Amino acid sequence: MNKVASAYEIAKERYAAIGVDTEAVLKALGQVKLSIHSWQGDDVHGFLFPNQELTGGIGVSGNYPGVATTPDQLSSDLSKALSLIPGQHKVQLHAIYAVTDQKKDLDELEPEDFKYWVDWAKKEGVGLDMNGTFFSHPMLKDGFTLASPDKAVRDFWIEHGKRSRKIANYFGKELGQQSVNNFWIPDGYKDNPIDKLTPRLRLIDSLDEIIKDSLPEQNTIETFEGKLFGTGVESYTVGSHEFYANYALTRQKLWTIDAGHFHPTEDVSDKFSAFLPFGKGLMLHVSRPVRWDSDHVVIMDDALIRMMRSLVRDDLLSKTNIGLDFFDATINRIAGWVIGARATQKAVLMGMLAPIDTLKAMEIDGDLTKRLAITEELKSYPFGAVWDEFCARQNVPVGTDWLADVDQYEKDVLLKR
Ligand code: RNT
Ligand code: ZN
Repeated sequence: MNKVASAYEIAKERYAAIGVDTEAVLKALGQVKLSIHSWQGDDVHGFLFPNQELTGGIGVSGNYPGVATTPDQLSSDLSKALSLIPGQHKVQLHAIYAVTDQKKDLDELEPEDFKYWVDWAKKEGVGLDMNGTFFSHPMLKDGFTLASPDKAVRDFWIEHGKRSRKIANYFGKELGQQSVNNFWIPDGYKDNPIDKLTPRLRLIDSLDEIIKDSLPEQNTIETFEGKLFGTGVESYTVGSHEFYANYALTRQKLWTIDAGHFHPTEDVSDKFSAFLPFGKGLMLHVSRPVRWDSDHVVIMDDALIRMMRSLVRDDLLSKTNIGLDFFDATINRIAGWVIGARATQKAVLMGMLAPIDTLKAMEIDGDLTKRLAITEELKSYPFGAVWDEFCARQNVPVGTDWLADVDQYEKDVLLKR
């Protein structure tokens, strides 16, 4: 027996002794899909207006070699990353990743402009999620899109929103998996506004107009992403968290929680169970805020562990789409994907490797001593052995072995660009 398998046999026994069935856990972890974001591969440039500066209060730093600048480069980089991430996943696109020979603006996009990605997704066996692109465009006027006081600006973005829904519907229909369509808009003010209500009322009207026509929910559903602030938009954001939570609830849509959009001391994981008793579902943008919404590559830190643990313990995985959202151009971009996705899956696994029913029973019985003792001991259980076994069974490299693969790809492909 090789070392991974023999370490796993021991780990399996250790977990079995506290009532955790690692075989069932490995199966369950294999069912958890992540929605891998395309934009880590090209620093959020896209193909429609690649020379447009990134606006809307977000930013990427770094200039690591090998950035993808064509659809074939980005899709091959994504395929490479997917081959190193265990399990079956989805990929999220942005409208700016349309692949078309014609000069098309955001209010002119059609499903066929994404045929390239659908063909690729079929080959890859992945689903596709969608994001309209409401930034890095001259129609972002004075910091406003859907909530703009200017009707022409609002109309442009409303049309874009409608088009993004048709594209998501096409993804769902072609790929047989629901395509989650995320809406994030940057609208807000650098300094304190007098009227905070009217922009929100305009945003409600614009969104209602976008979602007016119903589309089959098995193909697509919309989700709305709030924010506290962005750079240059420090004092007021129209689409705040509470705004979208209520919008999602009243329209039977999903709410996106981006882990980077909260104050560093807020506990994002506490928000899931506060929203889901009312809401239909959530989308996460698993990100890592370092002092602000910095979009650092996700690592297995306490915040991530708490988030994934909440989903597992409260049995909310089936109502939650786990999307990733980070962009770092200081490191190999494919490694960025692999590190962030594998860290997220490890955190899910850690959540699953616990005698959850037993712990819940202790809690109800008031045995808080044992609850604390067991959760502390679990932290040093051999979860790494189960993770390695998961990778081995899913036929992806175990441990740091994937790095050699990424190095080779960097030499053969990225550095030749
Ligand atoms: C920005 C939001 C948004 C973007 C991506 C590129 O604050 O997090 O999700 O990061 O759409
Ligand atoms: Zn996000």
